[in-house]
Amino acid sequence: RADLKTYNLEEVGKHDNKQNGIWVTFKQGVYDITDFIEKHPGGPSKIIMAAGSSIEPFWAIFANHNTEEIYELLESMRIGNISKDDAASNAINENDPYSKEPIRHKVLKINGQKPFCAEPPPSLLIESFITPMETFYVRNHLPVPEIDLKTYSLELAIEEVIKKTFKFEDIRKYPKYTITSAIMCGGNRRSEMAQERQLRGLSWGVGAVGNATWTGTRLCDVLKDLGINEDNYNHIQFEGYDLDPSGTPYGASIPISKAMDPRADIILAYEMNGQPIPRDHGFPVRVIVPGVVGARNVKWLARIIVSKEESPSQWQQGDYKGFSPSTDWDNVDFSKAPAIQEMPVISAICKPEHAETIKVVNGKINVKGYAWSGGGRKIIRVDITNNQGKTWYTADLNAEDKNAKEGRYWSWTLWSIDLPVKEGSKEIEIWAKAVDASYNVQPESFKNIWNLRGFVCNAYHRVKVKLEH
Ligand code: MTE
Ligand code: MO
Repeated sequence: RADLKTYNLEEVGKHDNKQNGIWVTFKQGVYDITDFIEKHPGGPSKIIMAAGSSIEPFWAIFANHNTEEIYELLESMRIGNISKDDAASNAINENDPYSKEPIRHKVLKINGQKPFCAEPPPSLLIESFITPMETFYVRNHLPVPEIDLKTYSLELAIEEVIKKTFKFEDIRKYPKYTITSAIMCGGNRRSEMAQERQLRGLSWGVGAVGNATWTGTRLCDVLKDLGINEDNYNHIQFEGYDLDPSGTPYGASIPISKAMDPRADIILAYEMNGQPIPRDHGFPVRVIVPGVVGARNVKWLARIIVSKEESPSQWQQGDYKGFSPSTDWDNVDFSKAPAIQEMPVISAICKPEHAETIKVVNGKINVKGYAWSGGGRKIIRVDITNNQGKTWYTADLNAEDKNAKEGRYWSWTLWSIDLPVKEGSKEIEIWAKAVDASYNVQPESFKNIWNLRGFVCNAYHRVKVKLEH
């Protein structure tokens, strides 16, 4: 249509409130949905999350929207088109290393702007077993590198010697594998541990986790072609294309035994949920090390190094390690603790959220969340209480990876329960704890697992909610 105006995404982003009007994008279109919000059959709470951004990830979750009728309804609210060029050129300030960051979805709660760190709201997080890439948490330590597929290369080295240089196409020549795996940041749920005692680290809620499908080449296949003898080395190091101001890349490493094990399902992934990996998540290639702390899943992969040593990176040696609650910044010695690799069992209540008021129906309230354990350990049970553990109820595990093989449960498990509540009670505290296949259970409180950087925050999750009878 000739009367349609062209908008860049920055302008669209400003229309995320009632005063300015509420706009959303869908594919190339820009839509003004201000007057529609209150009439939305699904209620205003979810649709408002798309304000100033794309509705596509929401329609991926609430897929009942993908009908001709709804497309037509949306078209009736169209006010213009997105200009891709404008969006890119408008945002650029040459002196800012963060001037070329991708555009992010507005629903993400930002914990850090530069580097960009953000997580989705809990209630959205558990709406789907597969997390859409637009709403998947982002944890960057540095500016997002700009990478051209045509010139992209991946170096393979043994200690200091480069043995091979792969172009993107060389990586894709290997047999293609798809796995479904969660990634979780070592700092997920840190905000709760910080309430126990002050610590240093970004204030993550329960959303520094996501579950996606990852497609690519198996690391073990690439390493096999290098012809290395596993006994002569100890670690596989990874380096990203993201550089700190001194030119040092983000880096991490994993034990070589893990890296060479075909059952570890480690992937040099070039697709996320069947699409090319988006820039924030490591375009064009990232490592997925299932069951292992997020920090080892190196994005924008530039180099793989077979070595006797662990990665020299700060993020391997001087961070992402756990300590005793009595270790403080005066006596901490990072060289004394091993790097976090496989994660322990954890769970979180995502619905209702803390301080929410909910309606009691037939003496029950619906409670939902996720549970996950590292190392491929299956979640076998999630226990819920609302009376400090006097009575425990077992939640239904209603979404898990049905195809996973023994010891390779990389996905999270979504659970749900209609929890009986005491008649007339005005406020309750709900606790959740998960149990994994090795019968590991979450610790009861943060008191005795507190650590100065706030890692592996896996105590029982507790939320207080108000009840409406
Ligand atoms: N890889 C590179 N190159 N640079 C990074 O900053 N962050 C790591 C890891 N890989 C990071 C990286 C951390 S700490 C986490 S938790 C995950 O990526 C987050 O992955 P996501 O942003 O795709 O969710
Ligand atoms: Mo992380």
